[in-house]
Amino acid sequence: MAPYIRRERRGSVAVVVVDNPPVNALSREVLEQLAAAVEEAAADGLITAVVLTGAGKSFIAGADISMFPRLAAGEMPPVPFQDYMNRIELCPKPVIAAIGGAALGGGLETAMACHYRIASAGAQLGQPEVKLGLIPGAGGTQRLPRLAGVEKAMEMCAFGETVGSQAAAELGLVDRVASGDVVEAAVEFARGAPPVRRTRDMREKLCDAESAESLAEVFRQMARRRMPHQKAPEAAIEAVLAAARGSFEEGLAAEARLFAACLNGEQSRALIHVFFAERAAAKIPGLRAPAQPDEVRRAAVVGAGTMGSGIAMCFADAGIDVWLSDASREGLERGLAGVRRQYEAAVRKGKLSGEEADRRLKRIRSADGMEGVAQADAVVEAVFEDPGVKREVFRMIGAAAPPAALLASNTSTLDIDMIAAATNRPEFVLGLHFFSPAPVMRLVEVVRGRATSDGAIAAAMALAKRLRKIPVAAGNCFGFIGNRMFLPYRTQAVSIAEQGGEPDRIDAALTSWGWAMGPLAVGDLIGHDVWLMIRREALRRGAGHIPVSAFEDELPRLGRLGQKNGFGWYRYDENRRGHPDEELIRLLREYAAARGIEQREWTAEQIRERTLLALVNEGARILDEGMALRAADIDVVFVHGFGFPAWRGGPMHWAEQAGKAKLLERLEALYDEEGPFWKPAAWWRR
Ligand code: T1G
Repeated sequence: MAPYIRRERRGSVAVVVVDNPPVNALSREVLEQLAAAVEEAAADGLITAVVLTGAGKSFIAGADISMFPRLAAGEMPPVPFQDYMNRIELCPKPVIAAIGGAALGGGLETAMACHYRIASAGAQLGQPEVKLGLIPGAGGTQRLPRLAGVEKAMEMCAFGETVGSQAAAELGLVDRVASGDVVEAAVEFARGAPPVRRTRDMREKLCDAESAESLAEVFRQMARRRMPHQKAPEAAIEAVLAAARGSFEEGLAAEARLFAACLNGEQSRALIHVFFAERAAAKIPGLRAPAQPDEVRRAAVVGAGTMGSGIAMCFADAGIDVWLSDASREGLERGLAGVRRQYEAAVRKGKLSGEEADRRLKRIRSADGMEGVAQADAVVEAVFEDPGVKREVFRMIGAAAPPAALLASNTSTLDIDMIAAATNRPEFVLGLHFFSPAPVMRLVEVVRGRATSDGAIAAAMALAKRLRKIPVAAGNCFGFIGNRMFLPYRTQAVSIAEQGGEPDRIDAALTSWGWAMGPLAVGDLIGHDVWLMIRREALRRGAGHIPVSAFEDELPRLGRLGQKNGFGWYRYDENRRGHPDEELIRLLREYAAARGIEQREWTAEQIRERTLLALVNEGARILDEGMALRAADIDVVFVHGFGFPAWRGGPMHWAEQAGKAKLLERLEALYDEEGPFWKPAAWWRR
């Protein structure tokens, strides 16, 4: 009984089909049955060759990632990935891989254990394991350099980027690119009785050890720049280097050792947690709504500022026609000009072809007033963050939009219920909080108002996925999930500065830990006029326990708005690089002295402890209040919206790994010393 493998005969060619929906992931069982099927074909006297392919849209999307936490925890015996590949490669008859879709990780390794590879034009091939904190563990680091050369193999294994089939053919990774049916092409190729050609025996593309070592050094430096703190990229480089240093068996042994080290490390546990958290976030249990909501065919974005025009691009990028409107003609022109500039830049960088950029541009049409809204299935408002303006715009949207249109606000801090109440149909109103720059950032918070219907939520989740975003459901509390937690996190950083901390050391304590930006520098990026509005709205909405005033509130009055006018916590040069600013320090110390704030020394560890505990404790409160469905959703928000290091898994995953009991002790100590700001949420004890 082999439920994951189908076998077909095309004359003397056996076609072995891996059929494990949705992406033909390789579990132990699938691997066992696959190797056995190839061996049975080899033993069949009527068979002269084997074609190996995947059912559905993927070839094989890799090993079954859900295995790895159990493998790492020793809850299941090791899976001898390399042995299964060797059994395929040692088949005495030619084995040809027919790659019709994604051949990733163990999928590409399976294809490379075959003797030849035929790929369809749209196939994608790669070793993305480093994105999971792993390295190829089924011989990929030894076979890829033999097919594509050491340099390309190091690059692909260290950074995890995929290549298309044309590029793969030029590399020698693929032998043919099929225009028609890839299985048919592979069978045709097999009928030509190609000689068995084992990848392990192909050494002509392996450079000498010395050249490989100098290549490795180049890629190590690149890895440290592009993926700082992460261990897997350098492990992948070492494994490929082993291919140039010794025999195939020695290379496999090196790969197995390096793979095991990565598998048992914290970083792969965190990155695999994020992989599944991203996908789970889109699932809302108990939603009474159609499984497949109506597709959005036409959208309208109201407000052509940075966010509005960026959101319009998201629709255009997803192939959806979108009307863009604005309160003023010049606002609209400015927005459209910004869109054109971004597409032109993408073409210049080779990210988009000229014709693709034109196609997308044509999808964005300017609209006067509500004429676009009147024809849209989905409307996204992105006007100025002012309650009065939002309410007036939603009154007009409610009056103009078609009956069942989705009505979303991109607000980041205002009350969705207040906005919904301005329309005649609050059940269709919700928040779609995009992050800037909208065409790039994948996170969208889907914010449910009191009256929002299940159908509207389901439609919003489906739309977000169609826009290639990662949707996270959030409750309608102040700041939803991300900004609500970011506020106390930043408040702590400001408070430490008021108590003698040096701004650049405060930021360095967090960036050296893995954050993309320090909490103070982020304030300069977003602008202190904006942050002041956020804080005032937070205080008005009674958003918990943030101090009524802080030094940062003074910055706008002191003419320091941040990057936008060159001065904030830092002084900015013409390239917008921030530099410590003595004047700022003087103002900060004066502020503290005038209020008798005690000054003290701060270690990086103390800075991290306070800022991270403030962050996680707010996330815990959000969970206690049911404003997020699961802790993993909060991790997705911070990894994809705020530059929290993915290889630490997100704030809540980090707290679990660091030990909730230990952190709770510190939190209680701070609560005793400093009062209600630190009151531990119930989550810590759950
Ligand atoms: N294992 C288990 N489940 C997987 C999976 C995998 N490799 N890939 C996808 N899924 C699930 C996913 O969770 C989702 O489940 C559904 O499939 C659709 O995925 C030994 C060590 C292939 C490009 O890193 O990049 O091989 O939510 O929503 O947008 O050397 O999935 O429906 O329940 O992403 O069309 C290396 C990971 C593994 C590829 C398709 N392979 N996957 O994208 O669909 S490690 C990868 C992807 C390894 C060996 C090493 C993408 C995709 P559900 P999806 P998609």
